[in-house]
Amino acid sequence: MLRLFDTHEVRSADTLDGVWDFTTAADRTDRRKLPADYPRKILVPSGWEQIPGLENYRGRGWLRTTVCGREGKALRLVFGGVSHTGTVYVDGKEYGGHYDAFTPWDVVIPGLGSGSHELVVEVDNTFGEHSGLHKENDYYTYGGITRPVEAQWVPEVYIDRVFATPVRRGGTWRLDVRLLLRTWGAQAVSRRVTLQLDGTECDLGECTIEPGPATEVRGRITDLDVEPWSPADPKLYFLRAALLDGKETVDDCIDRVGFREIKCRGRKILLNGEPIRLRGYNRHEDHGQFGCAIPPEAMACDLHILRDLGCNFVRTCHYPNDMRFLDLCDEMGFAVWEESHARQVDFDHPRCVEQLLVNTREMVEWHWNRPSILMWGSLNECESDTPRGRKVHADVLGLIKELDPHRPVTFASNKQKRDRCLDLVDIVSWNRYDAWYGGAVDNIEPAIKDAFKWLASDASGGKGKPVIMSEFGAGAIPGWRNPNRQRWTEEYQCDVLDESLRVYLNHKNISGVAIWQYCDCRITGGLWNRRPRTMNNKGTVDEHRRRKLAYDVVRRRMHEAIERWEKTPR
Ligand code: ADA
Repeated sequence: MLRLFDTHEVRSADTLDGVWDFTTAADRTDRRKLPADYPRKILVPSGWEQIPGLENYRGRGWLRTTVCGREGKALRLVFGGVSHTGTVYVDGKEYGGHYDAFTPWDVVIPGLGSGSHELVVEVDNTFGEHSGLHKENDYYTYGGITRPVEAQWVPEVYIDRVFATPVRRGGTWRLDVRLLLRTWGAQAVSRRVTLQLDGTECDLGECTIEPGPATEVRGRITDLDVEPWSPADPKLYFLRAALLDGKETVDDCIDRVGFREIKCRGRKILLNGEPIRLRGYNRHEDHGQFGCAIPPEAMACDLHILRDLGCNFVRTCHYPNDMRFLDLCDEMGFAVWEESHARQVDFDHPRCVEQLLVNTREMVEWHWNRPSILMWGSLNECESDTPRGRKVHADVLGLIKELDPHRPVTFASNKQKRDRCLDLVDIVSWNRYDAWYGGAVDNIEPAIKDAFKWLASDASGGKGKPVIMSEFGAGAIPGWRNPNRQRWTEEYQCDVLDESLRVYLNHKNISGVAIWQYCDCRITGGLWNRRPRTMNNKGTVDEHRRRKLAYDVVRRRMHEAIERWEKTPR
């Protein structure tokens, strides 16, 4: 399933997850558009790297299954994520595709007669001129249909999207709702639209849906007697939108909302009017057993571990996450910094900026309703220190603010005093490795004092804004323990994280910390080969979630901070 709950009662929907036929370009001897035969099997969702012999396969693959058509309905295929480019063929005809592994996408196929149809998804995880975001990097681009797939059978007029925005006014809540309705028919059609939330009904009346671009319908559910959402008390409510033809409900769409307001005021981040301080990690979607296709039970284990460590915050470095992980963050009460897919990307790449703008829009539109997402990010350690780079930052961050004025925006910068884009963000976020890439543990405190001194200058662009330490840490080879406490020992990682957390968690102008990183993760070969194990080894747990010595150091520091912040007047 794409989500952790049913998103339709009336609309027919079914998962296509399971064992599919599979073949790779390396297997094929024919020159046809689609393979003549499929000698392998593959699990969906999964990465093909789990298959012996394909551990390092970077190329094209074809995955095949069958799907039924239903008279009078269009087949809507929804993909949680295909890594990194997918193209859809039904009965040999191409119906669409998508670039980027980390955002959902859909294809709607009207007029598919009843009975069984062949569905083939061509997958490509190669790098090059066609791929500006997926490239050699300090995380791995897997190959396959790596997130769930769902088949839905939609009537001629259907609900494409539901955007729900909670608004807090004078102690009461209302919910502003924007629906996008579509028809795959050739005629304009009228339907009645209703909303339901926690027993409150709202009838938006009749509306006419025209062929072509989506028809937008807005509504507002007011004076709601609801409990607010917060990490401490993550109250959720189901919102159900329905389309009626006369008295019959012909389509519906169910999502979940949480009533919370997030604002920045001075150096504070306010959740429902109260300052919040964020304690957490950067978490790659990567696992020693599952690659990037982490099942929800393993996602939940990660959040239980983060909770044990005293965390309330996750940064989805460096891409939009699986919808089921975000559902768990909604349910278990984690604040999320979600960012669009850009880690040190090259603005000279012919497709990069265009692909990043698309990925950013998709992130905001698909994940809009998540109460756990408190801020949007993008452009991790990109070119924020040049005039050209500033234009890209202004375009990407401007797009986010245009799409969603209700959440603060940020980007994680490593440019320090060379940064020219801090005026473009609501929250200043710093990636600093003062005791890893140069410097020593006793450098951490003086370095951050100097950074804040610069930030307080008008020239910085970030004066008076909240600050998050978005990355800091040190590498530790799992099991490499030595009383000499040298680099790469678990002891040295303890020293760096202990001092970093002592300084950052006690700094009055630091609103949040995100340790780099939660778990060790696989990286691509090439220029990153210099890293031991061809892994990023800065996890507090390894890729199988086995604890390093730093686990107990972080846990103690985080729980001390909870204790102290609980007692500190707001
Ligand atoms: C950067 C980058 C991370 C990771 C980290 C490291 O800050 O944002 O993705 O590569 O460095 O481990 O060096």
